Amino acid sequence: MSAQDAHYAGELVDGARILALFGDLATELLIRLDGNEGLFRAYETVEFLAPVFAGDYVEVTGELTAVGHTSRQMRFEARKVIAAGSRSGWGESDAPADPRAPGAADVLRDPIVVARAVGTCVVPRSLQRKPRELYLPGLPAGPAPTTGAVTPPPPGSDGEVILTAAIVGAELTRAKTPHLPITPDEVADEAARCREAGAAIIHLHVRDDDGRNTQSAERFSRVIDAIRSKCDCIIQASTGGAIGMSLDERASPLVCRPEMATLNCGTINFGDDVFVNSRPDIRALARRIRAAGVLPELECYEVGHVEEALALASEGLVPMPLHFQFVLGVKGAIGAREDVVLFLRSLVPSAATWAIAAMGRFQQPLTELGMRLGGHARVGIEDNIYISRSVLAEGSAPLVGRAAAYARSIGRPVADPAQARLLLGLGESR
Ligand code: KMH
Ligand code: ZN
Repeated sequence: MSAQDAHYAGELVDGARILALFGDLATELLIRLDGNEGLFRAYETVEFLAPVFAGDYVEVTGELTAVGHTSRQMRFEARKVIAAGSRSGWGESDAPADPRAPGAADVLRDPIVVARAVGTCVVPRSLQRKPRELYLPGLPAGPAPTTGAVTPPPPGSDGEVILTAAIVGAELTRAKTPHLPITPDEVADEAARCREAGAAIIHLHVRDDDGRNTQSAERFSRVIDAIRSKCDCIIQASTGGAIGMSLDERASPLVCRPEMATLNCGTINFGDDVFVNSRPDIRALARRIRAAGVLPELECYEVGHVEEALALASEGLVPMPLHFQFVLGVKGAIGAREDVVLFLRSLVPSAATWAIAAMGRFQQPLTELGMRLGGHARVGIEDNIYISRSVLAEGSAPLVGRAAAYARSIGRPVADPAQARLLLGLGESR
């Protein structure tokens, strides 16, 4: 901060100077993301936390925290890293012998956060130019990933995202959305559209001719054949079925030899119902999945379900490395929040893969957060029927397409089914 930046008595710098730095950062982020400078629309919050003086050095960082159709939300932080010597009497540094010596300045062992802000910029669609990749500056290793930071991929990996499309569900009805596929042909067409949009896995429930959920092996077989005739997606059969089904019913699709199947790892309140998964039943299903040579995806709706999945692994009932689905925001179970994701992620072994399936309006922000944190994502109308507020998604493919675009925007390629099979260890003996 130069003498020209000092605006008030005592060489105090005005807050607008810091906001100008945030504005420059916002512009850089927009250019990196959209190839356009964009416009700042509004600050949601601004906090000035410590004084800045002429002679101080201030470093600012900015992170993209949400990307909408045209809006880009960002978070900024300004930290004082060097304090002008004449100010060391403010207790900000290890005071040198003579802090008033000409030119004296102190590097602060612990930088001081002087301001924080959250703001939103816009880049109209017509001005968005997609750079071929997101060019990230070579930043030094910083603190642990937070909401906006993108976790670098593990060495030797391009960090591909596996997108799962949950295209039918068990509870959804045509009354809630006319875009629910029911017949084998409708389901297969929707699977193919999702594959086109970027899905590698189809999470599958099936319906009878009247649209009622069924776990009938015969119906699963017809639908799986129809999907396989139209696309090469990995098919993940639900063994959750619908509330109240018996274990035998739930296990029936396994005879169709899907490549994957869900294994629900605990009981929860599921809206006003109870989705029962007793420990003996979980183990019985795990044994059946293993006997069928099918890869289980570990559905965890609560923290304790992750612990249970780890217990199954130590009992040899599920193969390593594990693949988790954190299902967040079911009414009656754990919420769809960042702190929840960070904690769940901290529980899983480093070799495991994990994804987020978040309900309703949480689907977009939480799957995007998961992708930034190195996870995979499940989207689709089983979990969320809207593409934006009050606007129905025309099936699951637009939701997949949006997730794929976001993955690419943060530098993560979207895995095709063959890449997903490699990442999940499918095809290896289990
Ligand atoms: N229909 C829910 C009760 C799964 O597919 O494995 C269970 C469910 C989970 O959808
Ligand atoms: Zn399901």
